[in-house]
Amino acid sequence: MIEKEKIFVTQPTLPPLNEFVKYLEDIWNSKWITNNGIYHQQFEKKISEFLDVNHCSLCANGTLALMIGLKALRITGEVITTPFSFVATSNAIHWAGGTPVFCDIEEDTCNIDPEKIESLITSKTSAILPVHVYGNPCNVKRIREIAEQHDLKIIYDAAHAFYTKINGESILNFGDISVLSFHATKVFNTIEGGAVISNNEKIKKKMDRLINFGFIDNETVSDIGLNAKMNELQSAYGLLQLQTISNEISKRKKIAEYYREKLKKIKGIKLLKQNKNVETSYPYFPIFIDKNEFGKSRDNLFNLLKKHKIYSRKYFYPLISHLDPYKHLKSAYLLNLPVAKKISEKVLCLPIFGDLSYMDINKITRIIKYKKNK
Ligand code: T4K
Repeated sequence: MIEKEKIFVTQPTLPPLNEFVKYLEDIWNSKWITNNGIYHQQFEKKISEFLDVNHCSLCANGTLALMIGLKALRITGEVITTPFSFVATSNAIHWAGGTPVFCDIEEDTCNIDPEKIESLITSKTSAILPVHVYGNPCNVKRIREIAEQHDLKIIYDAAHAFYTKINGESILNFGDISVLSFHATKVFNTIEGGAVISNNEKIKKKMDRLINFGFIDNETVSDIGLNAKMNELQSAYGLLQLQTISNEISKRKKIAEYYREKLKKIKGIKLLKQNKNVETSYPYFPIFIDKNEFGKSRDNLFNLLKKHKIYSRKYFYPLISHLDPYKHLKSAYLLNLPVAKKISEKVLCLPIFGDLSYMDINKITRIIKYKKNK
């Protein structure tokens, strides 16, 4: 049992149990529990409409979705990516047969710095794999220009970017492929789950085959695929989640605004810049701590909050490039990644989820403001 008074960085939204039971009864009666069942088909259609995208292929999780996307585009060799992400981003590149090449990030957005991409391109580079960190859009225009100039594919890791829009347009429509995660800790969850989004019907069909072992039909296998299918229980759960997601996003928006108001005058605490043309689903609430101005380091504040049973998270510290499996790579050399290093040492993600109470936010911001142990 999780103790009630603990405040975690996030808390999943679950569909109403009685509603879910109705779907379960139906699934139990039909005895069709996976392999492109009726709820899978319905959920895939409904989520495509909700996200305003052309083609969506549901997956078992975001990591497999990334691998499927990379395989569908036949990405091998070097893939330019960010070290400031969850380790799954680079793991997927490796599992798909590529090698991550780490590029530094921009201070304002925490996303890959397009101006540092070109110097990393070699004859072995086949793709760019940026991440819309915290749901904040990458500089998609500049990245597209670079990719076109050097004939590279673009796969966006959009695990945080559910419902991110620029000037009203879904961020998922940029690049060759975008990948979502529906993990329990994400704004929209199907317990585990994910999806690959594309604008190209041929690629969508290929990804559907790759998700299902490579089968075209019962007797024909076209590609060496995986088993990355989403099952009927998760698809039904996802259909129910779609009914409440807008409410969850608007609650998070208000919480983020409240946090901003409470934290805006604290010396040494910086917040992520907001862009008027951008809408997000407020997946994380990062703050950036300047040790000298604030008078305490990020780690001190992390521990202080922990003492009060508030479990913030250092997303993303350490950098992927600093983790054992990657630190031997030439591009992992920290002097090449000064901004990513600096940000990873300053960042702390505060709790944010729809049901977080304003009393709890007051408690969190009071601790930050007065830095008291008790
Ligand atoms: N790309 C990016 C940029 C990603 O951020 C991720 C995943 C991926 C790709 C891969 O997508 P998936 O293959 O996961 O679909 C979490 C998640 O496991 C991970 O999905 C996520 N990114 C990452 C940023 O965060 P942890 O190790 O921090 O999770 P954990 O278990 O510590 O959970 C955090 C807090 O959430 C807990 O302290 C309490 C709360 N929680 C968690 C779970 C699982 C609950 O209240 N209930 C729950 O069921 O990685």
